[in-house]
Amino acid sequence: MKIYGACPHDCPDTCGVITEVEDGRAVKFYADPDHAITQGWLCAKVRPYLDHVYHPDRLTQPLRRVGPKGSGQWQPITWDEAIGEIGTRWRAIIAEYGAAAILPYSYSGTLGLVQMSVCNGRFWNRLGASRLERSICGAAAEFAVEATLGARRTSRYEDVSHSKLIIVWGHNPVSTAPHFMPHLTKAQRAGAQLVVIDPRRTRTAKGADWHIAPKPATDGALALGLAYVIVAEGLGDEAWLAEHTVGWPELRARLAEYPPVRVAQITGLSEAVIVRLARLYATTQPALIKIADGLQRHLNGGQTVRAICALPAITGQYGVRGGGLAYSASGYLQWDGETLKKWAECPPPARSVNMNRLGAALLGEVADPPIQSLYVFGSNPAAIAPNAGQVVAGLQREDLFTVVHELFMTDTAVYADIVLPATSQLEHADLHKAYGHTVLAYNAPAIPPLGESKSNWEVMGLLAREMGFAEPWLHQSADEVIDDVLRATAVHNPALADVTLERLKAEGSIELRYEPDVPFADGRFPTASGKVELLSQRMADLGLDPLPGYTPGEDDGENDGRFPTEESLNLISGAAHHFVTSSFANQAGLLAHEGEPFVEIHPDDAKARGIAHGDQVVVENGRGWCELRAIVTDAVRPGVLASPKGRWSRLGNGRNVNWTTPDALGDMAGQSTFHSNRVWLRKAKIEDQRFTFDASANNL
Ligand SMILES: Nc1nc2c(c(=O)[nH]1)N[C@H]1C(S)=C(S)[C@@H](COP(=O)(O)OP(=O)(O)OC[C@H]3O[C@@H](n4cnc5c(=O)[nH]c(N)nc54)[C@H](O)[C@@H]3O)O[C@H]1N2
Ligand SMILES: Nc1nc2c(c(=O)[nH]1)N[C@H]1C(S)=C(S)[C@@H](COP(=O)(O)OP(=O)(O)OC[C@H]3O[C@@H](n4cnc5c(=O)[nH]c(N)nc54)[C@H](O)[C@@H]3O)O[C@H]1N2
Ligand SMILES: [Mo]
Repeated sequence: MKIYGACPHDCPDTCGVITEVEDGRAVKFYADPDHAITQGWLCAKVRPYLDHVYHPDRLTQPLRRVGPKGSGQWQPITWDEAIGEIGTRWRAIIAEYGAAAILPYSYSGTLGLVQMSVCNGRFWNRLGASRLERSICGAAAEFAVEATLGARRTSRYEDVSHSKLIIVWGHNPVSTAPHFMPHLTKAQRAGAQLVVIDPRRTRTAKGADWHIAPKPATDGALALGLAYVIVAEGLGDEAWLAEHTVGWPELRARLAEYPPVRVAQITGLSEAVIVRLARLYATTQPALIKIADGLQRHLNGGQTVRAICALPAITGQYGVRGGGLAYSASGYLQWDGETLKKWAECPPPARSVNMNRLGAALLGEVADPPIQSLYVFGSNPAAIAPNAGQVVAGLQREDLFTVVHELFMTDTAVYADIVLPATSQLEHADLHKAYGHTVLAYNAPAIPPLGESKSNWEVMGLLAREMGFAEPWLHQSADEVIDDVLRATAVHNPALADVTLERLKAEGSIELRYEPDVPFADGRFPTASGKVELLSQRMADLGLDPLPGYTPGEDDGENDGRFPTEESLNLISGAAHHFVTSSFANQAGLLAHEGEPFVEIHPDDAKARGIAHGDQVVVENGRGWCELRAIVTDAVRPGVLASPKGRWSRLGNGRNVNWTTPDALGDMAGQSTFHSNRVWLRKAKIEDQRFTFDASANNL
């Protein structure tokens, strides 16, 4: 039997997949040959998906903690006992503190309509729990792009074949958007030039005609410097600017602050590079700039994206097939909010807690009421949230009642009071839209749940019943939810007119079409002015700089005086090729490909610290430290370290890079700032070696 599914993981490609089942067991898993984006092949991470589904470490029954927090001592309990205990604890917390003392924490373990979006909203809104400000990934870029262009719309992957120049800017699609790559390669074969701007020579940069490696967090200045040269040399499209933008005179005046000589100092690039790139960009058209979210995980990330968004306006490239800005397709299809969340039928929204401040929030930053219970699903905050030492200290709070709904005993689950087993994508129903394209894909359950595992949505139903909530919208089947949301959304999104659940089930995936086919080709931008808002009143109203700009945005590593400032390095921690953040980072085959946790360091920086290739090193700052294997390489520029995200502390020596990353918020939308991370690096000493995980050894 062949069953259509969708890859649920956090990736713009959202592939169509097929599972073959024999006697209730999945025996084959492969790409849907008819899915417009997937085109019959899967990435390295998802190809061995049955190893993930049938991993021997899958959780199969509810567990109650019996030893101290984090000790890993559990007693299996029934679902009735687990839900009953959660209800008892929550009722007591609500009586004493109110429901806002309960915080749900979830992110992108699955991107499904039901298992993520509806599960993030309905039950918690009805309960009156604290809301989670979901800003760990791309909040600043989303905000910046919407403020500037009005909506997140992006060209189709295949339209890159019309590009003559592609600037992939702080983005690593070989790893993070693999199904864009065949189209990009085809364009390159047809003569298009590829420029990659990244402080690290990534897999994507290796395939570029030109790799430019600026200092991290200086891209805003680089963009303004390019604009300076374009204007100074008369290469801009003044007619397009006059017709389609607001605020060009003001921005042009600001550009005077960004001559190449200054931008060279800020970025660490030569003036010649800046001038050459500006000329290339302004004279090779169609020219596409492709960004994602890694670029903006900095203190100044929102303004960086604003500055980059200005470039296609200055060169008149918006609306041109093969030109413009490729960021996200999320703006084409927004599920009907009320059907998703049921705000109107719930108590007024409670306060919100920024997910990047989880540790601080648990340790008292959020008071009145303090957080007394944490319910985690579809996320692994002890491994993926910044300033992990604080997160772990918060999770160790004796008076915090923590429930974790998971497939595996993650770095987070190990601190739970109650662990609930979750189904994998092969075991539940869902509907998936994508952030890289406009293909919708239905995921039919292929196999029965493993052991006693239950889907997020089933557990929400059990919790609702336990709390006495009888609203029918908390007790629908997943298919009923999908059907309702599709119908409600179709009212305002004509592309869904003939898309039904029945059709999705029969066809697996359906590509939605939007007019105009090339974003903004009709010259209409859904901003307040209908134009590209180089000058943004919306920004001004929020007390933000109304014009694109550059501010240094330097992290100080919370240096408590132990570390000499001049020896600091900037650690960036982007995507690992073989994991999706921490998902799959417990899978033997993929771990073997990725190798042990490492940090890349430039030979000059290694030499200055007496580090040899392969040495065990300590990366540290005032927030914490972790141990990694040094890879001495000129793939990073001097002053920069790179160590991929996603490692499980439990499977290493107790800590990962997030023990050093900042939980300060960026310039817009409460954005995470992982890459604005000032650290110091030294050779590990014998006494540093902690190969077994000892939670009591936190140096907080
Ligand atoms: N294989 C794999 N794929 C993934 C993920 C994964 O973990 N693994 N994660 C998924 C998720 S959650 C997301 S949000 C997307 C992210 O997709 P991307 O944004 O493409 O991925 P990142 O690796 O986070 O960041 C891209 C690049 O930004 C660079 N960078 C960091 N700071 C700067 C800077 O200041 N300037 C410039 N120019 N570059 C900078 C990093 O070196 C990195 O190579 O990928 C998704 N896909
Ligand atoms: N240092 C550093 N850290 C980063 C980043 C960075 O660039 N650098 N990037 C950040 C970004 S962009 C993101 S998006 C976040 C992602 O962080 P998370 O959203 O936490 O994503 P994952 O690490 O994939 O963890 C998802 C967890 O959900 C579980 N899961 C999967 N499906 C289900 C399900 O159906 N139900 C339940 N209950 N659980 C499920 C998986 O087993 C897994 O443990 O990480 C952030 N962390
Ligand atoms: Mo992300």
